[in-house]
Amino acid sequence: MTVSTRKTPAVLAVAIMLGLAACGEAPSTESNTPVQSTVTRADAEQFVKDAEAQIAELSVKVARAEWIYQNFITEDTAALSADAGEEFSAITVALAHDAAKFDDLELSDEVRRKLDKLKLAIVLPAPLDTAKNAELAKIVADLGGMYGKGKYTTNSGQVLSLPEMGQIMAKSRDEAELLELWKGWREVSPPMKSLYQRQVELTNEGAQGLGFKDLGQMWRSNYDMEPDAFALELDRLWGQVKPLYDSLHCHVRAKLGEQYGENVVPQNGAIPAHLTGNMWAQTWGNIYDIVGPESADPGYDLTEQLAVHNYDEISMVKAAEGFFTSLGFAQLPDTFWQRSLFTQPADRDVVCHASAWDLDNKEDIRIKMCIQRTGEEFAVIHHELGHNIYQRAYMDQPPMFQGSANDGFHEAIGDTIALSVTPKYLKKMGIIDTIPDESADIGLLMKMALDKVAFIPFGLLVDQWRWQVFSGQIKPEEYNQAWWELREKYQGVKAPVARTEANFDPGAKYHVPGNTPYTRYFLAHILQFQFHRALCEKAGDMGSIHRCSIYGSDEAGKVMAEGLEMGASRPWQETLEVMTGSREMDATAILDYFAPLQEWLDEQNEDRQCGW
Ligand code: X8Z
Ligand code: ZN
Repeated sequence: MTVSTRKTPAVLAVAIMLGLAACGEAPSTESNTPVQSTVTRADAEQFVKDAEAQIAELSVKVARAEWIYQNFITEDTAALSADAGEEFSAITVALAHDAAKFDDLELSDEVRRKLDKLKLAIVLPAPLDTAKNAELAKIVADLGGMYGKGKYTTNSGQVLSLPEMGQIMAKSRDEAELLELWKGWREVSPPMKSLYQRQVELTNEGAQGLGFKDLGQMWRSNYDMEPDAFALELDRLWGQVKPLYDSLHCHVRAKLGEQYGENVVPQNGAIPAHLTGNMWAQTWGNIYDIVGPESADPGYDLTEQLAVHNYDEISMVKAAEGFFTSLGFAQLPDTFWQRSLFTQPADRDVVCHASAWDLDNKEDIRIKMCIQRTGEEFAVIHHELGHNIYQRAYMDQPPMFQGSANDGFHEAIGDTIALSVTPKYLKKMGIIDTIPDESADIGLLMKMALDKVAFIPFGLLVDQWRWQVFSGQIKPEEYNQAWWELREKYQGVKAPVARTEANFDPGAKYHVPGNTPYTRYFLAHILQFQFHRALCEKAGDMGSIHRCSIYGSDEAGKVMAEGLEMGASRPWQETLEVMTGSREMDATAILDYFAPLQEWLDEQNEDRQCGW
């Protein structure tokens, strides 16, 4: 099993565990195990063994069908993907139900954990009903296809794909153009709304059949702690970061006000969502030119430097691979290079959203991306390879433990490496000529904060919305309004034009129609700084943590490998301890990293009225 970023097949999900794609999900099963009145520990062990074998085999089939669908979106491949997902779902859900017969038995930690995983790895549980399972599988495939095929025809008649729109949003400073694309992309999602609503009904029924209150509670139950305690843990972590976010928001809003006028960006309210250089206002690094400190220019632009040194899509991936091998990880297999998708094909619809796959739960690892030659995408490449390296590291675990410690770990590994892509490292690689002086650090920290700190409330709110949708607290007639209330509450971001319930703006974000839980990215943004701080110590890089690079460190590589190889075999707290020495997620590393920026922001914001 694997996790990666792959996306969802029709049902499932055992995602994390079952080796599909990172960001992915997994399958389900049908079982003929006879109902017995008394069961023994030996029965439980046999049951788990059979279930693992069945799921391992089936997950390969589902992954192949899904790979083909996402690389070649047509009616036929959608149907094949739905068929595979339907079978996988039926089987995994049946197994999860069957597992309940061992609920009252005293079992070894290992067998109990596998039985729990059998249930909790299902992302989208179908009801135990053949027709409903088939209906769900079709909805899942259709939603993914609608997003993947999405395009927008501009007022001037140009047909744009999402990556193309993303590039314009990153660079354009023309408010009217930004608004057109912002609204234009969101035309993809209104047709998803009724499907999504039905999917919520079906999967809630599935989750209830497995003993959960609703699907949100089921998702929250996969963190080796009580689901309510996990929700509180998220609030605690967000509370640690919020003062830094508020300072960043204050400064960015002021600068956007100078750029676009205070009538467009009122200085006492939320920031209009089309102005931050990203389609979803989830990362803001692309408006560094507007908000960066005038006195502390880092002196280089990674996108430009990659072009100067003739990096293309493949050499960007090779460079990222080189970082992992410098830590002691093996090179990627030849099949990775032969089978991955690196560039957007001109002649067919594909799902461009970056993902990492493990097709056979062994060595057949791949990424699927429509790489743009930018510094931002260079980081995404590291992100995706982190998934592949993790997948390969836990390959020898039993199938139910082929997953990450928790899903945030899977998302954090590549990002942790990308935090080491510092000027010191870039100089070593010959990508820049000189390491900027420390006086440029505020500029570098600002760029990083625009991507990392700005993301954190977004990372939190996507599932706050979904969890409330699953619990019924947000009703279908409030879907869009509730989405914007959460965007405003957490991010201080608002829609640039009035929205109604005819819109379905959550559907314009890949992970909603793609059914990839999103809390993992919030966790990853906390964890990656924790990992980075701990690995820098191991590597003996004793300077400021934002200047540290673990490139070439055997010690750091060993600790990382040890954590990754554990897979999902132990509660995540143990893996965290192996990797960082601590059993608690903790945002102080991110605060340490950005401490000089916090000080600078406080000075900038001194005479400003912050908040929204
Ligand atoms: O979806 C992703 C990865 C694939 S797992 C590219 N990310 C989230 C997003 O793009 O919304 C990475 C960070 C957040
Ligand atoms: Zn990912």
